[in-house]
Order: sequence, then structure tokens, then C-alpha cells
Amino acid sequence: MIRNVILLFPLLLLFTPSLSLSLPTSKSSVFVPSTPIPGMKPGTSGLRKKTKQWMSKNYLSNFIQSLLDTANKSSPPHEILVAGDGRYYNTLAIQEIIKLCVGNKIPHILIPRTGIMSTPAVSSLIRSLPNCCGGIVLTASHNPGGIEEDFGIKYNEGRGQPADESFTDEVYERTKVIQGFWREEGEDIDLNAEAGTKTVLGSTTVTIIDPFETYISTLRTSFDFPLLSSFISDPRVSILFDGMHGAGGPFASKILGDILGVEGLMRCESKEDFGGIHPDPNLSYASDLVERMGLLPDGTANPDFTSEFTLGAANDGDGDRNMICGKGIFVTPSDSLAIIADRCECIPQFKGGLKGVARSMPSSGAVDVVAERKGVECFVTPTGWKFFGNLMDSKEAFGKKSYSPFLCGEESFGTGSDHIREKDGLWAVLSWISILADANKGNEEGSLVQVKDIVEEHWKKYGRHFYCRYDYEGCDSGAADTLMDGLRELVGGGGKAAADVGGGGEIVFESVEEFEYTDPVDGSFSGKQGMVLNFKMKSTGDKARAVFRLSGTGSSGATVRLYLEQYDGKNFQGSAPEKLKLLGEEAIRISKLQELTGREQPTVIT
Ligand code: VG1
Ligand code: CO
Repeated sequence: MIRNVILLFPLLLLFTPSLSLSLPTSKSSVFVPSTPIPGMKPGTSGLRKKTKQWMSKNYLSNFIQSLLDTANKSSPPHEILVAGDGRYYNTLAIQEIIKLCVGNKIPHILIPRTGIMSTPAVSSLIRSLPNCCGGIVLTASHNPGGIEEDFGIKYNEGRGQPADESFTDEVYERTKVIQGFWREEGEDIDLNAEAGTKTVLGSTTVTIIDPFETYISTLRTSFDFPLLSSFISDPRVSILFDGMHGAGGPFASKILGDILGVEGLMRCESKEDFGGIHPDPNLSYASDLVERMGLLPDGTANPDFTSEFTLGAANDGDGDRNMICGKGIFVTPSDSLAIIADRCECIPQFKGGLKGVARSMPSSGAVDVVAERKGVECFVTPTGWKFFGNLMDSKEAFGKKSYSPFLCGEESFGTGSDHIREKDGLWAVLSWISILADANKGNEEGSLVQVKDIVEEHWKKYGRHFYCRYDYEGCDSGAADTLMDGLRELVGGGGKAAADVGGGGEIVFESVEEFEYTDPVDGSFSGKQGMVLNFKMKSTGDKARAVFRLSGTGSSGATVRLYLEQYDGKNFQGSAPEKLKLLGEEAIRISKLQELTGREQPTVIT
């Protein structure tokens, strides 16, 4: 093997120039020849593939070596965190990644006890460590887990933020030319060893750390824990939390359960296959919780059942998403963000006032209206949390204007702030408990102000942005591309396009545009971020829109997402899917979705 290394040296330098800066020298570190494997392009959040593909020869190693080479380009990794969401292959992959990191002579590797950490906890920990260059996170997030399902890897950089597009593009380029990887054989690490246990392997030290500590202290600085636990202890209050057997579960057990006294904890033990469910907290996949909150699958109240719970919440596989419900009411993520923005002063983190908000483009404009009234700057970014990072670090990392305290969210059940650089499922739940506690301040004996009262008051004040998303999963990729290209062809036609596509009736088609983004902080450009069809309601003049995007988190085929939004300043009642049906029909007709994909119905409506 050593001889192979020597023979390969000139070849290696030729194909992978930046490796020459970091070639490990120890004799026990061997260079294992490999060849490029196609299709390793990271999507919206990391590289997600079928678990079996990750387990196939050299797949994981090729990707990790490409990732380490890319990280090494900016500064040689000194300290790196490796953690995962506990899905099938988590432990084996961690052991293999340790061997690759040792082979690459990374001086210090941190592994959480059990190997499991939620994504927000990873971000928080990276931020707290001055020498940590980043974290390799083993997760396919809300995608199902198991040997037949998905596994994934993403990388968070030194400020705790998901790697940006220039980084992931570079990783992809490396995967196309890679000639092999550095690896050092050694003993497996005991992932259940006590926190603080150190093992020396070659020139690397591996330290087992406590997964919870730093994240809990971060949340303690954001919220008033004593106030929250005293509210939770009120006999009129009861909370139901669904961990969906993901990485957020153990964190919820500690924080919501042990520290704050929440009793209604379900599915909080992490499982390799998430108990066979799809760990995506929405009306379809968190159906148990939805039912127990007195809701029907479309999010409206079940007239035959009143829930005993004040607040219901769920997290996804890696604990960064959240779903919020009240007794008989589902709060859309876009409304949740707007309501937190409106009432943020009750959360200690925002007591100095909010300085900036942001939402992904397909999210509804509910938060824009709040920001405008508050005089706070509001940004609209492409889909994916990585686009929020620069805004949060505008001053700290780029010497520009500060937007901190900052609040942001996505329609896909993501909410968070600049306490870390990821969306944060538990943070969202604690925000809602804070809002409820505040709304019930001084209300010692009467009936509680409920989530429903808070949401309806919000709609009265700002109007309602009716919202829902249709997902068409597993479509043919060619058909999905043709659909997007067809919409692109309508751009620029203005009134002509409207006339060409016909329509009419109550919903009037106005224009179509493609969303593009120039990062206001570092000037980087991202094109092709979704097609937006704008409409107007004939009778009221209220605006409506339909957005088409292709998902970047699937592991096979194409998922077409259709996002529907209609503003109503007067009539707040009714179910969103019902209200948006006509708009959906218009969008489907204009895009020719049915003809092109052969789909009569969406796979999921959220
Ligand atoms: C989806 C969501 C997006 C989210 C991403 C990662 O991406 O739409 O808003 O940021 O998942 O979330 P896409 O490209 O499939 O639409 V998670 O919880 O997987 O880290
Ligand atoms: Co997630």
C-alpha cells in the first residue's frame, strides 16, 4: 500500500493540486486509490442519497475527502465536530469518518456522546468553540431513515452556518476529480464513553463531549426559563410535544421535560428508522399530534373533538424544523414567524427590539407586513437556511450594518434567529410558550388566552395570508424541467402572457417572473430560484401568487413544489386548502403540470 502511495504521488499532485498543501506524512496514514463517483452534488442542505448508496464502496470516503480538501483550502482544519441525527448508518459512518479525519491529520475531533446531536445543537456548539473550523453533520433531516431510505451529510462552517453555495460547488468539483482518500486504520471509538474521554489515534485526539450543555446555555440566554416553567406548571396549561423519534427528542426530554416540566412528550427516543415514519412535522406526517390537537388533516378544527392541550408542537428528524398547533388551530409556519415578530419583545433575546427579519421567497408575506409596521428591515432570500447566515453575520464577519437581533423563517416549518446559524425546532416551541405566557400575564384564574385567540387577533390586525403547499413527489426529472422552462418562456410577456394563457374569472393572472438573488452582504448571485406567478382577485383587488420550485433535498427523481398564497384583509375564517383551490387550479392550468407530469393530485398538501 505504501508503495502505491509513492507511485501515486505525481498523479495525485497533477489532479488535485490543493492536496499538495496538506499531504499527511505519517506512515500509518495510507492513501487509498479511488475513482470519481458521479452525482455527488449537494442540494438545498447537504448531499442526500439512499443509505445503500452511501454504504457502497468508497462513496462516503470520496465525499468526505472532497469535503476536507475544500475546508482545507481556506485554512487547515484544526478542530472538527462530527455528529449525526441518529438514523441508520450513523454510528458506522462516524467511525469511518474518524478514520478519514485521522488519515488527514486533523489534530482534534469532537464527537458527542452517543454520536447524536440535533442540527441546532451542532450550530450552537461550533459557535462556542474558537478553534472549531466546522462540523460534519450526518443527516437527511426530514427524509425517512433506514437501510432502504435516506442518509445524508452536510457541513457547517466555523460560525455554525451551513456551508454556502461556493463551498458546496467546490466540494462537488472535487468529487469529480478525486483520485483517492487518506485513511488511518485504528480502533473504533466508544461513543458511549463519558464526556471528556480522550483517545489518541496517530496525530489526532478524539474527544467525547456532552451534546446538551452548550445548547442549553444558549437557549437560557434567549429565554426566561423560570418564567416558562412557572407558566407550564399552571394547571390550566398542558403541552404536547412530538419528537418524531428524531435527534430533537433527547433534547426535548431534557429541556422541555426535565428542566421546564412539560409532561406530554411523545416519540422522544431517537430511533434509526424514526419508528418507520416520515420524520417531517406537518399536517400529513405528524397526524397523531394533529388529531390529538383537535384538528382535521386539512388543519381546520375537528367539530367533534376538543383537545385537552394548550400547545402542540413537533420537530423533524434532525430537530431543526417545528410545527405549531393550538387547541383546534394549526399555525402555518409563515404565520408563526409573523406572530413571533409581532410579539418578540416578550422574549428576552429581543428585548432591545428587532433589527432585521428575513423569509425565504416561497414563504408567505405575513412577516413583511409586520416588519413594515415596526419599521424593521425585511429580506426575501432563496430557499435554504444558508442564505440567512450572511445577514446574521453582516457586522461580525463582513464589517457591514448589524441586523441583530434577527428573526427568520421558511414556509417549510423552519423558524429561528441569530442565537445560532440554523433553524431551531425547540427554539420555536419556547418562543410560543413565551408568547402564551405573556398573553396570559396577570390572568390567574379566568380561562386561558389560547393560541387560536392569538392567531385570530393577528389576522384582525394585519389581514390573513392564506397559504398552502402542494408537493408532487417522485416526478420524472425531464418533465419537471420542461414545466419550469415553459414558465420561463412566459417571462417578459407581461400583459401579453396574461392574455395568452387565458384564465379570467375571479382570479386574474397578472405576470410571471423568475426569482434571483444577489446577497446584500457579500454580493454573491444565485439564479433560477423559483418561478412566481402573480395574480389579483377581481372583486377585492387583493393579491395572490403561485410559486413553482423544484426541490433540492430529494434522493431520487424530482419533486415539484407549488406554493399558493392569497391575501385577504377582511375574511379570515375557513380552511386554507379550500380558499386556495381556485388559485391552485389556475396555476396548474397555466403551468401544464397535469399534462407534463401526469399527476392528477399532489402527493402531500401542507
Ligand atoms: C426543503 C425546504 C427548505 C429547507 C430544506 C432543508 O428544501 O423547502 O425550505 O430549507 O428542505 O430543510 P427543498 O429544496 O426540498 O424545497 V431540512 O429540515 O431538510 O434541513
Ligand atoms: Co431538518
